[in-house]
Amino acid sequence: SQAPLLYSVEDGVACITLNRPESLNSFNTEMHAEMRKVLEAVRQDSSVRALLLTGNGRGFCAGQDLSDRSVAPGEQAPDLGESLEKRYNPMLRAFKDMPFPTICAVNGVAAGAGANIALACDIVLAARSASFIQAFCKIGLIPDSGGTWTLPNLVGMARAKGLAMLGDKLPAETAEQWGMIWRCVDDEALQEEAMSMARHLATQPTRGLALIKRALHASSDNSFNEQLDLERDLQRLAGRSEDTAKASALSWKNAVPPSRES
Ligand code: T3D
Repeated sequence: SQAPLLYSVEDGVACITLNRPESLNSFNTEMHAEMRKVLEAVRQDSSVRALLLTGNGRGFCAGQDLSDRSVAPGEQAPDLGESLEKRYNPMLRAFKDMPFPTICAVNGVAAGAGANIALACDIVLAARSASFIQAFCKIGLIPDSGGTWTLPNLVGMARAKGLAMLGDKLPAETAEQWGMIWRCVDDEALQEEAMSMARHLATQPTRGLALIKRALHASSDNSFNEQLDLERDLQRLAGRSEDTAKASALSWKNAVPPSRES
């Protein structure tokens, strides 16, 4: 049977491709297990300085495989809290905490958990024909995979509520206009643009990029004053890093050789 994920590492870029195109790359148990292994491999591989996530076929990811969720009359419904605790939440934490940039190339529809996995990446590029759907409300669920945190942070509460409660399909171009994603690009240019961005980021000072992520992620929990303190602490680390020392010794305009925290 086909591998539910494809995984490769080249030029410092780890590339993960969701590979169940016949069900729009929805997550079943095997795909979750593979993802867990691959994310661990990515973390352990010190040659990796950027991660690119994309999907195979016409969809990016339709979230949970709902054929695993049918309940026969008289049977008890599965514990979805346990599913989040054991599968989705560790995956989302792993993406969020990667000590280097994560890029998502949304090649087609991203629905349910699929939308929120994409939006948890640092930089989201989407094909012009792609779309985002918070499909949860249609089946009586709440946005998960970090959606209730990510959406208001990205687009504000009014739009987050509209998306989460109406479950409408949001075209990639609107997502770009709303600031929900970095950019949408022509379909045929998506993979090349995403890969070239990932390759570029992999040549940059990775430690500094990881500290930028940390500061920005903390911002929604912190007051302005707390954030100033955090900037002080992280800038202290950044300023004493090898990358910054080399950049100062040379010239700000010179390329900086990157270093990575393990
Ligand atoms: O359960 C837990 O563990 C808790 C976690 C929950 C996280 C979640 O993600 S809940 C939300 C789950 N996802 C959805 O509700 C989305 C369901 N899919 C759709 O609404 C539509 O498929 C799309 C809007 C995404 C795309 O529509 P369209 O018309 O482009 O394609 P389609 O014809 O609906 O789908 C194509 C095929 O993919 C089709 O199979 P077939 O008929 O060709 O054999 C369809 O059944 C299959 N497919 C699509 N989504 C899923 C799926 N199969 C299983 N699970 C899916 N989620």
